Formats: sequence, C-alpha cells, structure tokens
Amino acid sequence: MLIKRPSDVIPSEITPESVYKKRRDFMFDGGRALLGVAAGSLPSIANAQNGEALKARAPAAMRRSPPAAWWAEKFQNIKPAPDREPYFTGETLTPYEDVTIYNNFYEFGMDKSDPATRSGEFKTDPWSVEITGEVEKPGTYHLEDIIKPHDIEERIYRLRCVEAWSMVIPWIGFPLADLIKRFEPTSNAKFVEFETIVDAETMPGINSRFAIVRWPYREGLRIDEATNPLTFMAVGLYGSYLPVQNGAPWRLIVPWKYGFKSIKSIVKINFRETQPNTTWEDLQPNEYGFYANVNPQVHHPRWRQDMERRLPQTLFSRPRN
Ligand SMILES: Nc1nc2c(c(=O)[nH]1)N[C@H]1C(S)=C(S)[C@@H](COP(=O)(O)O)O[C@H]1N2
Ligand SMILES: [Mo]
Repeated sequence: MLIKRPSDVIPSEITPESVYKKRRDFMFDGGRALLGVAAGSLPSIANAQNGEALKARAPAAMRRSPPAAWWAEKFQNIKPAPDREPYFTGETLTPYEDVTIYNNFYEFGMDKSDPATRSGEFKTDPWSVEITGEVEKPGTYHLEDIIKPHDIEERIYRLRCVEAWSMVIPWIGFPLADLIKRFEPTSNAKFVEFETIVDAETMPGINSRFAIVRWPYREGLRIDEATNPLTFMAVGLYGSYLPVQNGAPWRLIVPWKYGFKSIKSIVKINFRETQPNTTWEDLQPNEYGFYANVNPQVHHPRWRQDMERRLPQTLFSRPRN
C-alpha cells in the first residue's frame, strides 16, 4: 500500500499542525466525543456516508440562496457544458448530498458538516461586491449588476482538495475572464486578489476559539491565470442556486488548483501589481503555496498526493489524468 487506510491516518498527518493543535485542545476541552475529534478529515468521511442523518439535522441550512426574480430568470437559460475536456469531465458526478454536506468553509466551523449545519442564518441577498485597485471601473456594485450581463453555462470540473479528497461537480456560472474584461484592468494589474465576507453574526466559525484563519479569507491569482478560459465564477451547482455551504451567492472555481484557491462568498476583487498574501500561504507557507497547482508528483510534506478519495467513496485510488 502506498498510503495508509483512512482509519489508520492520525489527525496530525492529515491536518496542518496548527489545526491539529487546536483540535487537540478541543479534545481536552471535553466538549466532544473522541470520535468527532479523531477527525481532521476522518469524521467527515462518516458524515459523507451519513447524509440522511445530517440533512435531518439541517433542513434550514440546506436551503439555497433566495431566488430573486432576476436570479431565477438567469437560471432559465443555462448553456450546457461543452462535451469536451477540459470544460467537462466524463467522470461520474458526486451526488448532490455529498457535494453539499462535506465542505470546507471555516467561517462556519472546522468540521466538514459545519458549513451545512451551521449556516442557516447566513444572508446572501442583498450582496454587494467591491471592485478596486488597478482597474478603470472601480466601485461597489450590486451582485445583480455584476452577474446580469453574463450568459451562464455549466462546467463539470473535478474539485481536488489538498487533503486528498475530490469530487466531480456540475457548476453553473461564467468565465472570470469575461468579468475582468468589463472592469478594464490597467496595465499594472498583474494579480487579482479576492476576499470572502466576514459576518460574525451569521458565521459561527469567525469568533470561534478554534479559528485558525486571520479573516477575511483571501485568495489570489496571477492575471493570466484569472483570465484563463477555465477559471470560473460559480453562481450555482446541479442546475440551481449555490447552497451557502458551497459559497453562495458566488465563488471562484480554479479547476487545476487545489480547492483552497477556490474562495467562497466573495465581496471584494482587487487588481494589484504585486502578489497578494493568501490565507493558506500565510498559515503554512511550506505546505500551501500561492500557485498550488494540483500535481500528483509533488507530495504534501505530510502525505502523498498521488492517491485521492473520490467522494462518496472512502478508499483511496489513483486520480485520473
Ligand atoms: N471563504 C472560504 N473559502 C473556501 C474555504 C474556506 O474555508 N473559506 N475552503 C476552501 C477549501 S480548503 C476547499 S477544498 C473548497 C471546498 O469547496 P466545497 O466545500 O464547495 O467543496 O473551498 C475553498 N474555499
Ligand atoms: Mo481544501
């Protein structure tokens, strides 16, 4: 075996050390059963298999973004995914239940089920987005005004988390390149920086004593990566609105990079001359670099990257190229 069975992996191997330490505190906190803590990624596997039970716990959180009229109108006309790679993958789709229950969205908590079960209060409408920096048309815009001019289409991409699990998800949205063109970056714009909303009232992970992230969650791309035709702004999945846990009302998807680049619930897009600091690079620069391109040959310092769990499966297998 190249890699241990999931049940043999200890949390310190699979989670960043700082996360693991917090979890260990958590364990001694006595608040939770050991089972939940042996966690890192593991309890989440159990959660993924236990979708029905979770849904029963979280009917409110499973609701999707409020369908404003303009929004519903957009969804009437979705261009199907081009039936060729790399805009599409013929692999089996990960079931909706798994896509919406097994999530990383630390603003709602650190467990995989937290984003689904603890996001019921989160509001996605009204939503404004600040476009700033090296751009001819800076300003604060309503999301409606940002999205309306774009035709929306489906893209079927793999989402590969650096934790060595992956899903195949039918996203709905539009290329980031089309949006960037509209706001006219200046010739100084060499990078694009994104920020997630911070709303402590409705995001219970923000003020949690286990929080490891310095909010807001931040990500960035080089301008040529941002304008690559694969780079996508998702406003939905499985033919409908984006659930909160997946980054409602809109999020970035960069299919050739590890999942942490695909920042959720974006409220700021900043065009810059210099490379931005990004959340995971700040936390563990030697483990999560700025570029973070998926590469099975380059292992994470603490685990291999040439095997992955394709959810909802629990066993590791070799990723398809
Ligand atoms: N704001 C924010 N965006 C985020 C994260 C997060 O914690 N906060 N987690 C990232 C990570 S590590 C992954 S793998 C993907 C998971 O996306 P999904 O939950 O829709 O599968 O979201 C990314 N975007
Ligand atoms: Mo991730």
